[in-house]
This record gives sequence, C-alpha cells and structure tokens, in this order.
Amino acid sequence: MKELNIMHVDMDAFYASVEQKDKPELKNKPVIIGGNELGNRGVVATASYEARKYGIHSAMPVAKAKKLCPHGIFISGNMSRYQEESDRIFEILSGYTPLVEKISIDEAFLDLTGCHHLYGNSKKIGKMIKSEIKEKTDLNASIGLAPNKFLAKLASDLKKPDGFMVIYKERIAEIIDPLSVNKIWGVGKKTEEKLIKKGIKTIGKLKQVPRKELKAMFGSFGVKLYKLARGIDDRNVVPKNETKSISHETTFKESLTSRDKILAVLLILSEKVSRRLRKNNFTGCTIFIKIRYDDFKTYTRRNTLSYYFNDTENIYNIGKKLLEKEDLKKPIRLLGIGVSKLVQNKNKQMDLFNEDKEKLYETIDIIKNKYGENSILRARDLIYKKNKDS
Ligand code: TTP
Ligand code: CA
Repeated sequence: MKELNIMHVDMDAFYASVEQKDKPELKNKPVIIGGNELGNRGVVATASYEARKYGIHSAMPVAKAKKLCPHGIFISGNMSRYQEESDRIFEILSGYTPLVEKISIDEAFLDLTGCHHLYGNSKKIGKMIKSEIKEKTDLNASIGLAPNKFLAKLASDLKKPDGFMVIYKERIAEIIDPLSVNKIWGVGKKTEEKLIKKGIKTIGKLKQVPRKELKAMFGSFGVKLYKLARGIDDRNVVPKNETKSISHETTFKESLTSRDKILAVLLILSEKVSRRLRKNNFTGCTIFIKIRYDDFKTYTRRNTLSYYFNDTENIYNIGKKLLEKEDLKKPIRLLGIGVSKLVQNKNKQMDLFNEDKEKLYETIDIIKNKYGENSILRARDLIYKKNKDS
C-alpha cells in the first residue's frame, strides 16, 4: 500500500529494557538508568515503564527520582552493551531495505518503497520487523506506519510500549485533530506556550488558524506548522553511511586526446567501481567524475539521481554524460569516477536491477576474482587495451 510507505521504529525504554533482559530479576521492577558511565552524571537517562508510574522521566535529576521512588533500582549504565543491542537492531532493519535513516541509538525511519514485492504490504513488513527484533534481541520495539515521517513517528509513539499503529491517509484528521499541539515535531515548550496563549491547544484548533497568521507568529516554521497540522510532511528518509564514496582514478603516462579512448577508460573505471560497490553491498545515488588536464587544472562534476544503483551501465552512462560536458579535445592526464551517497544493501533490491543482469554481474565477479581483472573484458575494453598495448 503506497500510502503507508514510511515506518518509524523506536525501542521501548531502551537502556532499561536491556538491563531487564540481562538481569531477569529486574523484570517488572522500577529500573532507573543514569550515572557516570553514560557521561550524564546526576540525571536520569531513562526509566523502565514500571518506574515511569512514579513520574520519573529522562533528564530528571537522579536525586529527585530517588525521592519519587526510593525502592527503585538505580543503575549507572553500560553504554557498550546498549550499543551492541543497537547494532543488532540496525542489522535487522537494513536486512529489509537500504533506506534506513538512523535517528538515534534506538530509533530509525525506514522507507519501504520497493520492499513490497519481496515481503508483502507495509503492515506485514512492520509485523515481520517487530517480531524479528523480539526474536533476535528479546526487546520490544514500537512501530508506526504512515504516509510520512511526522505521522509515522506519531504512530509509534501513540501506542507505546510494545505498540504497532498504522495511520491511513483517510484517518489522519480523525487521529491527529484531538492531540495536543506539543505532539507536533518541533513544537517545544516556547511554541506551545505561545499557541496556548492564543487558545490553541489541539492540532484541530491549530488547523483553523490561517497560514498568514502562523507565518506572522513563527516565520518559516509557521508555514511548517500549517502543513504538519494537516498531516503534510515532505521530508525524505535519508540513509546515512560512514563510507562516503567509492571511486577509482587513473593517471595516464601520455595524456589522452581520443574521445573513444577516454570513454573506454571510463568504462573500465566504472566497472571497477561497480565491482567494489557490489562486493561491499553498497548502492549509491550520486555519481561524480574527476578530470585533470595537461595544465593540471582539475575539475569534479557530480549528478544526483532519484534512485540507487551499483551497476556498471548506470555508473558509466551517467559518468559519460558528465564527461561529455567537458572539453574532450584538450589532453587529459587523469580521469576518475565514483559513486557517493551510499547506503548498505544487505538484501539485494530486486527492483533496482533486472535479475538476469544481477546474475551476469555475479558471474563476472566470480571469474575476475578467480582469474584476475583482465580475464573477462567488454568488447570496448578490448579496443582500449589494444590501443594501449600497441
Ligand atoms: P528514548 O527513545 O527517548 O527513550 P526510551 O527508549 O528510554 O523510552 P521510550 O522510547 O519507550 O519512551 O531514548 C533512547 C535511549 O537514549 C534511552 O533508553 C536512554 C537514552 N537517553 C538519554 O541518555 N538521555 C535522554 O535524555 C534521553 C531522552 C534518552
Ligand atoms: Ca525509545
């Protein structure tokens, strides 16, 4: 279902739940995490839902929490343990789609576009992810599914803990209108106070305020508020990755002036980039070329596309278009090509390539790994090699 493409996953009472799992005697007990090891001495990092009944919450001074719940179990925390569980959770998420945007140690957005033919509709995928997390980590995740980020985050929050909520397009107003304005992302204490002073307590009420008035009150954020109150949010899920780019470049002994030779080299380099991307399970959506002329003037050009790829054809064709905008008559001493804006592609996305091509690339990789880089070449590569060798 297209309108439910965005998922928000958020673990329940994350640090406290890890402690309760590791020490079963803490289950169903008020557990409060906060202390030296987390670098936030003196304040609560989080509290189990049992402890929250006493009014304890994140950022509260530990001394106050002790007063509210003297029999609570206070733990100073073990960051490396929480990170370990976080890594396992993100590994599960990236098994479904490369489009995972990490928000924090226990929270992420997923864009499920392109996953449906592999796993079924969004609701089914949400349930699969929730139970896989439970199975592999013994921790509860709350999941929200909606047409955009704002609503998906709201959905996961509304049914916490152990929640699973879907916000269909037709029911947006019915669900969000009664909620208080502080449920809107970005509405902090100050904005809330300003709105309440005007008698605007709920999202429904906020909807009645003209756009102009909101703009006058809050500037550009006012326009955002106007949209969010209607459940409109255009932000994309932006996956972030530590490996920034994969590229290859070559410097020629003698500068190249032949367009055909330059393109032949570009194809070889594209193939190398593609191979490394596939070897590391990356896809990317930005392509860049680097060109250095004989006078050492160096230029890089890039183009970002609306889809992710890692195949030679796409890399070469987009790179070629960029290259053709440059002056190919001047002698070129260095040429490079690369792909950036990378995402991890643990499960191969079948819709990005046709399956036959995938198999072909896999076969080429196997042959090259076994017999060397030059063991299998394209006809065009041969032309270049012949010219180079002669
Ligand atoms: P949250 O997701 O905000 O909180 P939570 O997972 O403990 O509880 P829930 O989502 O069910 O409401 O934060 C995730 C972890 O980040 C939390 O377990 C501890 C840490 N954290 C802090 O160290 N300090 C803070 O002020 C907050 C809010 C969280
Ligand atoms: Ca959480």
